[in-house]
This record gives sequence, structure tokens and C-alpha cells, in this order.
Amino acid sequence: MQFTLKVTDTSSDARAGTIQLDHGPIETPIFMPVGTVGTVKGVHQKELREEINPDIILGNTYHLYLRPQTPIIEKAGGLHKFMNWDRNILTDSGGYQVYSLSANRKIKEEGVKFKSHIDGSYHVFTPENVMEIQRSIGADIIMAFDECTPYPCDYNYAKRSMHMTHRWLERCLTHLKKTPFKYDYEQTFFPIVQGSTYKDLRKQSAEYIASVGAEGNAIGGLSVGEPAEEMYEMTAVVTEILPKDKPRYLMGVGTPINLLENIALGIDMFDCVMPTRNGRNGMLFTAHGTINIKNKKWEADFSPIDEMGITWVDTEYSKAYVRHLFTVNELLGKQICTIHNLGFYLWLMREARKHIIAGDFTSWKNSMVQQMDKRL
Ligand code: PRF
Repeated sequence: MQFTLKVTDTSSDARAGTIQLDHGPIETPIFMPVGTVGTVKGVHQKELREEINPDIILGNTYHLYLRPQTPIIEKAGGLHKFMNWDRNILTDSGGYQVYSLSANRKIKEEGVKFKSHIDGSYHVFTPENVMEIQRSIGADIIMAFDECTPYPCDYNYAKRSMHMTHRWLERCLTHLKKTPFKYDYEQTFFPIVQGSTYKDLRKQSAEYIASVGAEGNAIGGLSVGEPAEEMYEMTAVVTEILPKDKPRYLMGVGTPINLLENIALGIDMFDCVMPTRNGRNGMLFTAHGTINIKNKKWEADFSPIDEMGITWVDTEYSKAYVRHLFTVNELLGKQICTIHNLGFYLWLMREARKHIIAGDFTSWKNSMVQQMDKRL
């Protein structure tokens, strides 16, 4: 992997760069659509590639390990081939899903024992087997196995958990050294900063993660229910310490406003289920604010869902029609809103990049934040 910084903003810590990986370049800042189980829910690969056009998408170790299971993905020749996606993929390690989805999880030094949310069967994730699974899935970027603490989190728990995440990181690194790539391209490993909402812990974790000298670094444990201001404060503490010449990935964030504020603090990569999940619920993100398309107010509004939108669905379909699709519970409504939202998120990242390069990022960001904060 190679990361080239093109421009660093002078009025904020925003950066525009390029990450070069074997499945092509990634222009940053980037939003990675979430493809949990090997599909970005409701979107064909053709539409994803041609219409939304992300340089990278995300998959989840936890889900893919449970179904279709690792041996099937290996037989297919890796996730790229299995799902017919020839651009980059990042897999999350399960260090978050195991806490948010599974029942009866038991966290120990050795690893996490958990009960599958699908059939109730028991499994164990350790730093070692999660590295093995991610080798088999074959994503271009693979993540450390960590513990994402809840919010709020007791200081002593957060501290103990952070130290365990650091020890797990050592085990991930040791194991990766012994485990060759399974396919004919490279995999890049990102460690994860934790430390809950405590500045001293965040600082300590960022210093430790930076000392490992990985090719890119991630920030976890945020956007778990804390106020946005607290998230920004933690991001700022961490980005001040993480190396400037490596990409920084803020995991599981967030709203369009969250993305812009965190870009201003020096974040390069994001992922979140919000554009896809909220889309399936009839929520549209636009440059002028959010729309709940199920609202009666759109019943006879035959204007396009987003006149300014960049995807074909934006001008092809009216608000009244999409509202109707939700009212009668038709699949197409969910698909239209998903494509719109992902198109909007990717557009927002490209605009941010343009403004960072043009040198007017902060004023553009401030006016966008104000506009997007409305409910239409
Ligand atoms: N750790 C991992 N994945 C994550 C998170 C984390 O802390 C978060 C937190 N927002 C989202 N996804 N491994």
C-alpha cells in the first residue's frame, strides 16, 4: 500500500490524498459503502460500480464467517471473486459486531466466546483466528481484533479494555507474520485506537498504535451513543498523535455532518450503515437536509427526489412515487433510497476533496453543515 498526500488544508486538518492498493487507487476522503454479508444491501454490483462508483467497499468478518463460512469464500477464490467486485474491499475484524450482534458473549484475555445471532451456535474469536479468517476472505485492508467499549463506559473498564486491545494487537501482528497472503495481491493491516471518551486513554492508545508503525490506522469506540462534540474531541486528540503520512480511518461514522466535521480534524476514511439502513427506512440525505419520504407531506409532490443528486434515480423518480412505494411496502422504494443516499455520501466526499484542493474547505464545510442540518 502506498499513501500519497496531495494537499493538506491550511485552515483545518483536512487532507486530500490517494491510497494505492492492488485493486486500484482510492481517492481520499472516502466513504466506504457497507457490504456486510458480501452485498451492499439492495444494490447490484453494476449499479454500485457505474452509478455510485466507490473505490472501496466494506465487508464483515463476523457475518461472512457465519455465512457462507470461510471455506466457501476460499473455494470461490476470495470475496472479490465470490461477489464479483474487482475494486478494493476492507473487512472489519468482528471486534465490533461480536459485541453488537451476538448473544451471551464472554470476553477473556484469550478471545471472545459468542453465540451466533443466526442459529445460537457457539464460536470463539481470537486475534489469531480472526487474522486467519481475514486472510481467507482476502480483503485488501484487514483490521485488528479489538474490543469496542460501550458508552458510557466506566474509566477502569475502558482502561483495562484498551490495554487488552493493545495486547491483542501484538498477537494479531505476530500471527500475521506467520500467515502468508492467500491470493495474488497484498493485504494491508490497520490497528485500532480505543480508549472510550477519556482523553488520557485516547492519547495513550494513539501513542501505542502509532508506535506499531502500521501502514494505516483506525479509530474505534466512537459513534456509540456519545454526543457529537465528545466524538470530535476524541478524534482531535487522536489525529494529533497518529502519523500524518498514513491514512486514518474513523470506524462506523456517521451522518453527513459527522463526516465533514471529522474530515476537518484529519480523518481520511469512513464507513457507516446509515446511508443504506436509513435508506431502507425511507430517509433521504440531501445537501439541503434530510427527507422522510414516508411523510404524508410528499403524497402529491411530483418533484424529483433530489434535483441536485448525481445518481439516475434522483431525477427519474418523484417524491410522491417513492412515498407510494413505501406505503405499499415495495422493494423498489428501498432500492431507490439506498442508491440515492450512497450517491450522496460519495458525492459529498468528492466535493470535500475538491474544496480541500481548492483551499476553501472550511467555509464550504461550514455552509454545508448549516444546510444539511435541516429536516425537509
Ligand atoms: N471496532 C471495530 N469496528 C468498529 C468499531 C470499533 O470500535 C466501531 C465503533 N464505531 C464501528 N466499527 N473493529
